Amino acid sequence: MLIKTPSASASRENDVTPESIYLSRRSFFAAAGGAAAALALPHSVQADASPYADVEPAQAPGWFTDKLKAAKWQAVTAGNETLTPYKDATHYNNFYEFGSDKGDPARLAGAFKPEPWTVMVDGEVGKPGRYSVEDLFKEQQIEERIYRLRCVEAWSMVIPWLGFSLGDVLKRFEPTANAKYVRFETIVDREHLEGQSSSFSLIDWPYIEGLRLDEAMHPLAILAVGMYGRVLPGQNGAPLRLVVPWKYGFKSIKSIVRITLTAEQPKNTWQALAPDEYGFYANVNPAVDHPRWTQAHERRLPSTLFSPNVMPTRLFNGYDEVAGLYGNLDLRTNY
Ligand SMILES: Nc1nc2c(c(=O)[nH]1)N[C@H]1C(S)=C(S)[C@@H](COP(=O)(O)O)O[C@H]1N2
Ligand SMILES: [Mo]
Repeated sequence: MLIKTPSASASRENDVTPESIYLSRRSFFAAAGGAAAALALPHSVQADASPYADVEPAQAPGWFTDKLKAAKWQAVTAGNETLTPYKDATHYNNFYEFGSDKGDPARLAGAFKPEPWTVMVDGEVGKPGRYSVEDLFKEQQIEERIYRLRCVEAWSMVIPWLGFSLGDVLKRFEPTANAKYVRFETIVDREHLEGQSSSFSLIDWPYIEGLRLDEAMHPLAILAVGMYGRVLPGQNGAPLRLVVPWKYGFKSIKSIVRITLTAEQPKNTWQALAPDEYGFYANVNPAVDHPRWTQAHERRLPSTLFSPNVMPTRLFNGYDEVAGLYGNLDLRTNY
């Protein structure tokens, strides 16, 4: 992969800064009275009172709309970094269950609606069970977290997620003293998920990811159920997905159906597929290159040939507060 170093003049004008978003949100809520009533939408389509421009309205479950009324906006921000336009965040995706092209998830996810969705919580927990998404989060307040997302392929975005602290969810299920890791599993549906029935796919489904328990308990780790002020689109991992902003994007597993607390380190999908290229930790690290390309820089999307928008990659994707988790770990061998 060829990556050009940016010149100072290559930096783009900010289209929308989080601050202007915040201000427009304030005026939006003032004008609409916090409700979607002012939008002339057909009754079947319920807008989430989205404060973001160009966001497609969506039908959201009642519990989500209720939670949104008490949402804590901008609980975490990415400083004054430009948000990735909604269109890019929803049309340039990695979600191999739908296919390996970046456009496959957006093209196919709309038709995939498995409902009701349940999540199996099991393993080293005091309160195992099968929970609805609503049930999983019933004791928590929804928060907006604006995070950088750095893919191992050396592109990145800035996405305003809506979700819940992962650690707080896990505590509810009372991890036992043997619990050292958390294993996550994505849905399998070979009949409806094109990528899972494809004979070209190398992945041994289901898609699996994992975290050390102390990583999962870090306040920056969330389970996301929405983005850009609305319910999560299918191509981004509806109805719930992990977001771990200091790790490469493949750790942020989508459309989760099972969460298992384990004593042993789980084997994650990409590590199983190519252990020389992808590890368990997958912390963003500009000093540890992928065997086939450098990780020193990233293309912040949207990126074009004439405006590549390349910037230096930062250790832990700039989330220095997680460094303490890795005090004794050699990040070069534990990539
Ligand atoms: N189940 C599942 N989760 C997944 C993937 C996938 O193929 N399947 N791709 C991962 C990769 S490589 C990235 S970069 C992010 C992309 O998330 P986004 O499409 O919301 O930007 O999802 C991750 N989660
Ligand atoms: Mo990725």
